[in-house]
Amino acid sequence: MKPKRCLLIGAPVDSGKRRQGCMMGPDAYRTAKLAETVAALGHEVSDLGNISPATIRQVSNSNKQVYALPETVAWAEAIAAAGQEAAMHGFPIFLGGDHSLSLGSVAGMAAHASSQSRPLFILWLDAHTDLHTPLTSGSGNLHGTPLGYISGAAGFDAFPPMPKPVPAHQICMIGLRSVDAAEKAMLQDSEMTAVDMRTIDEQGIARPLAEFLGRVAAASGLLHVSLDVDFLDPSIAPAVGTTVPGGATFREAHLVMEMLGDSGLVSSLDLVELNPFLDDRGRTASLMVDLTASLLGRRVFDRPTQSFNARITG
Ligand code: Z70
Ligand code: MN
Ligand code: MN
Ligand code: MN
Repeated sequence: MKPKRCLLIGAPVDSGKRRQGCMMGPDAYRTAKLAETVAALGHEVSDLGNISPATIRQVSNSNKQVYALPETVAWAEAIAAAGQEAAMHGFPIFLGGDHSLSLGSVAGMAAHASSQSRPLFILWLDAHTDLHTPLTSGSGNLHGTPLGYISGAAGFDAFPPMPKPVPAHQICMIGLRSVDAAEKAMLQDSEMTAVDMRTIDEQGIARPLAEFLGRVAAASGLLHVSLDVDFLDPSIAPAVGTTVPGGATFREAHLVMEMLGDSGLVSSLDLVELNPFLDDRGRTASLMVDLTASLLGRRVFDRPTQSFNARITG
């Protein structure tokens, strides 16, 4: 793999839901030796430290259920700005923080992609679709809304306008097993690719991923990957507030990251929803570091294997 300049951006945003703890995520990744692990693979790594939210402003919203909207908007503004700047210099890795982080990271990547005249594709590895808006959310938890914002849904007036909403056919979700009724309705007539666990059981995880990567490659797109801890099965990744049984296995998760690495298409990464307060001796943080290593070139064998991915996309 060609050495990358990896830029670690700590974003301890914890306002996207009521249960606290994701603020400790960036330091858990540091403790689990993310920078050292990535550097050992031959990449240049700079830890940019933790960013702070922008100034908190009064914002209005008609859904009184919505939790911590001003804080989350302030985080999104700061994360987008830091991300767009970092993307000009290297490969941003956003250390969350809950998934509301992506309200900023993807906005920053969209601005960057637009400045490069490249289409931006999104791979959402998650048990959830995160397609709500501040108007549709029943829980009021904004970590359930980033794909709504990214895809240009209405109801995000409190946030900076998405520089360029990501077209639905450039978005792929894998790992789905908890989808609310309003989200199902939004997916109904949408061109987003939604891969649930049944599809993975029937077809394997490689096939739908390779199909999506083929489309990214054909469009010469940039690819932002957003990895939610709850994509993984709770038995291997307990450190998340919203565990959902039946998630990706250790082997499926590493395969996804290896295929992504081999594709050479990934341009930025979110590591989100890690709640170290809920972890078991750091095993979830360490697994997320190992998955990042698979994405960045760690392999069993140095020579390329005759892979499904190579046959489909190569
Ligand atoms: C639910 C909601 C969610 C992450 C949980 C759950 C959303 N659809 N997202 N965990 N990462 O509250 O909107
Ligand atoms: Mn600069
Ligand atoms: Mn999520
Ligand atoms: Mn989730």
